[in-house]
Amino acid sequence: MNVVREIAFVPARKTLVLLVFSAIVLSSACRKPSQPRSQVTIQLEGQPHAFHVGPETVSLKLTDPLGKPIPGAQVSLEGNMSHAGMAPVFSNATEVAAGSYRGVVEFSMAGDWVMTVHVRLADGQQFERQFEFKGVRSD
Ligand SMILES: [Cu+2]
Repeated sequence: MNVVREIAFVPARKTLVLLVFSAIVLSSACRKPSQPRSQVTIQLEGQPHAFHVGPETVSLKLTDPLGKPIPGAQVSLEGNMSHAGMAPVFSNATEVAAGSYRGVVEFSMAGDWVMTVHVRLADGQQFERQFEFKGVRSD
């Protein structure tokens, strides 16, 4: 019985290690080498949501590779339109629950936006990620 259990268990463990490893490789693949490596997942909450011109709440969740929330980070948002000649909009997000951060972004024009999320973890590690906010509406 023990032997059967062990044989069944070993491949499962190997698979998990492989999955975690490939997730780390994938998530670091398109980052500049100068940036500190990070295994943090940033998830936009409350999606899908139709964003409109004016103040909009943007909610984010930070989790580690095991899916545990990451509290104590400093998170700020920088919104840029996809065309040139527009001033960026900034917002500091506040932590509303462990690992959940919320900021209010003032969309100043309808159209396609790119949101850069700047993160500084409690240990000082800094990184940023970008999210597309396409089709912000005027009505
Ligand atoms: Cu614009």
